[in-house]
Parts: sequence; C-alpha cells; structure tokens
Amino acid sequence: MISEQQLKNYGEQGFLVIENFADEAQCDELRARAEELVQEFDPAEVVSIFSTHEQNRLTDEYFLTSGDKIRFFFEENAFNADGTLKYEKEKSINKIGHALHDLDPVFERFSRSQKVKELAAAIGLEDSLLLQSMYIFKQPNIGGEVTCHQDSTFLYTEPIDIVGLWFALEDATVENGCLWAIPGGHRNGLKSRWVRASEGRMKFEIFDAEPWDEEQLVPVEVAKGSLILLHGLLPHRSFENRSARSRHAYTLHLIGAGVEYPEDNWLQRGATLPLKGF
Ligand SMILES: O=C(O)CCC(=O)C(=O)O
Repeated sequence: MISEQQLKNYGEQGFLVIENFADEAQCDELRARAEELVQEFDPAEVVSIFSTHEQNRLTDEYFLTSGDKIRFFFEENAFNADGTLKYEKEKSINKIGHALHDLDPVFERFSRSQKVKELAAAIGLEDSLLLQSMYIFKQPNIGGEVTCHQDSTFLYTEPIDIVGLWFALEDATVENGCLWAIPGGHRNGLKSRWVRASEGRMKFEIFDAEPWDEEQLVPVEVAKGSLILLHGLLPHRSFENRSARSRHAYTLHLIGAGVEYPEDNWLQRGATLPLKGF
C-alpha cells in the first residue's frame, strides 16, 4: 500500500501524496452523489439564518451541532447584501459536513472501502475511528480561503493521534486553490485549541502565539484521484479560488482507537450515532 520510503517521508514532512489512490469512476461517483445531495437540499432554512438579527448565534449553532449530521455550508461570498444568493445554489456551497461517512451510503462505502482500511493500517491506524468527513467544493470565482491551521486545533485528542485523508476529486492546482503545507511543521507542537466555552461559545486556547512562518509554505498540487495524508499537527492552508474551475475534494479524519476525545471539542456525536471504525 505504501512503501517504507513513503512512510519515512510522511514522518519527516508531515504529509504524503499518494497518486492514483482513487480511480476516475470512484471520484465521479462521489461527485455525482454530492451533486444529488445538493439538489435535495433546500437552502431556505439556512438562508433564513442570514436574515435574522440572531445570525451569528444561529450560524454557530448550525455548525456546532453538525458533527453527527449532513449539513450544507455556504461560501462566505455567496450572498448579496439582501441575503439572496449571487450564483445558483450548486455554485454557492462551500462544503457538506460532517458525518457523510456514517449517514450517506455512497460516502460510507468509499470511506470504509478495503483500500482506505488498508491505507489506515499501513500508517498504524487499523483500529481507528472515523471522526469527520467533509465534501469541499472550492467553488469557481468565490471559493474562500482556509487560513493556516493544524487539524488538531479543531479535532484535539490525547495523545494527539489524528490523520486527515484528503482525496482530490478534481485536479488541484495553485490556480484553483490547492492545499499548501509547511514541510516538517508538524514537529513544532500544537499552537492552539478551539474549545467550547460557556453558553455555547467557542474560544481559542493559545499555547504558542507566534504566527506561522508562511514563507515556508509549499503548494501541494495533485491530480484527480490523488490522496494527501495530513498529520494532525501539520500547518496547512488553501488560498481563494478565483479561477473558473472548481476544486472538489473529499476529506476524512481518523483518530486512534485508544485516544481520549474531549467533551470540549466542537465536534460531538449524539448517543444515536456513536463513532465507528472500519
Ligand atoms: O480543502 C481545503 O481547501 C482546506 C481543507 C483543510 O485544510 C481542512 O479541512 O483542514
């Protein structure tokens, strides 16, 4: 599945590109399914959030209770000042999250496929739990940036044992907003944690206030079907997509089976949908 050398590179760099992990048909199946989900989604309930004076609280709540649901999040630049969408619904959604891998049969089949399971085993996560999934659209023209971060800031475990699997469902280039990463940056510890504070609010707990040295970022351009493995402590980001091409990706986060998963992480599961492994 992956060679000794690749494992070594992953350990040193904190990320690893595995080309041709998914074939054309698998990528297209996930894309078609995401398109269907968007078709079925009625934006009225979410758009209504933008027309209330409680906008911030409701937006936060919609996000913070999405760990065990399939929910739809719009691009920040999707709306006109009057709350209407600038582009059609299909071209306005930033991502779908965060339990596609448990609630949608097509995403579940892919996420728990033999190949993904073997990959997890190859990096020592054979007994891992599938914590989070996202379908990220990075829409043409309005695809928003994701600022530099470590995934462990948002999905913290003790000990830190999390890996992100980022599947390119289309070619990802500098032009359409590919990932960028700081090679080896996972060896410098965790900078912050995003924790639940009182009254449903979130706050950052800062361990190291030094800003990222973004000069060290390198672009990780990949072809459709590639998988990028991301260590939970790896600083990475993506820039805006101002091109006319989308940049669809599917991501899955795995955590070690024996880790402690804190109750003050944003992502929580209700009793009806406990975390599962492969
Ligand atoms: O796909 C992207 O543009 C960024 C995704 C990412 O960094 C994340 O979800 O942690």
